[in-house]
Amino acid sequence: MSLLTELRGWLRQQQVDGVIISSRQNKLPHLGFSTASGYVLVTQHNAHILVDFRYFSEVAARTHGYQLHLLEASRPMSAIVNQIVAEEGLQRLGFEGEQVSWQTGKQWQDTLTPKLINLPLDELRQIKTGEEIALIREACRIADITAEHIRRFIQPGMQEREVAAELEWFMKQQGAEKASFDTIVASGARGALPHGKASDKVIVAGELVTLDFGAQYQGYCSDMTRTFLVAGRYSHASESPLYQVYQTVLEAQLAAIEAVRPGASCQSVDAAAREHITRSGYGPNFGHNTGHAIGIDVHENPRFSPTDTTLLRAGMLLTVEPGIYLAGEGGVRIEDVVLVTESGAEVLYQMPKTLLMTGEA
Ligand SMILES: [Mn+2]
Repeated sequence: MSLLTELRGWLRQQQVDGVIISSRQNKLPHLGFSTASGYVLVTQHNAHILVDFRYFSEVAARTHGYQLHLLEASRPMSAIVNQIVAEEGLQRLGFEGEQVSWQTGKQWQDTLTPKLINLPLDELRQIKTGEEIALIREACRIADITAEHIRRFIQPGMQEREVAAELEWFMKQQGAEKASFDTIVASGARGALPHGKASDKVIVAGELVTLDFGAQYQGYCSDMTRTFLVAGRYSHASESPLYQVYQTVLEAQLAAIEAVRPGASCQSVDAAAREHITRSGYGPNFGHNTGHAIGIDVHENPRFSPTDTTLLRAGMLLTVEPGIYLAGEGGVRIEDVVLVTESGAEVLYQMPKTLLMTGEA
């Protein structure tokens, strides 16, 4: 089903005559590129794009089936929308209440003629199209080869920041537009910080180092975490004092992936990981969700959380990323992106998840 056909069916269910789409993430499937500027206005009969001079020719070249309107100082958004509203007789108009600022919402209420209805438009992005899955696969492929590159690159004595710079440079060489979020490189005791952005800290032999990063490819994100043992101190990974902690996280991650299938609830997948970590005595050291949906945004709904009762459906893509964090000692997190298939889950990364050492070995 086409994007507009699906959206119009959903708008009918929501009992609105049209919707103003203003967020970058929800405009992207219509525009074919990512921008915070402009608006998409979809009604039962027409689809409009309102955009200023800077984007007009690119939108004209990339889209078809949309009526284009040039935003100008003399013809602002409210004037164009009100004209469309009058021509098409729209009475109830949806908007993205979660994405619009209080100030903009107030202004629209004062200047737009129809009744404005807050719509949870993000819901429509939960099941990915084949085309979207292909783009996310490519974003994941880039992250996957980057993880192996960076494992070989890391040497004791390097700063976390140098590692992050190499990682992001390499992803761009492989076709990424940019990193999908600030790269996390957390070594040694900093590994206990679940979101420890790369710092000046020097990486030391024998420490664990957690890398959490992603590539953005044609507007779609990947998200990947691997924890490595820094070479130069132990001859086998099993000699690391945190080896058992690593194994516990890995077992929890595999148990959660095993629980992913259509019809399973998100909270049951979270429980699969959380119960294993809790049974191993580390329950209080796993203080975040097991995962989240991913797509145009790095973090989308649903979530693998203790409270999310959403039932999984084929075509959803989510991360599975349990972790254990020990203050003063370090931490471990392992994250894959999985596609919910008709029969279970497909992991989109190839890299092994046993505790690997850095360097060429
Ligand atoms: Mn993640």
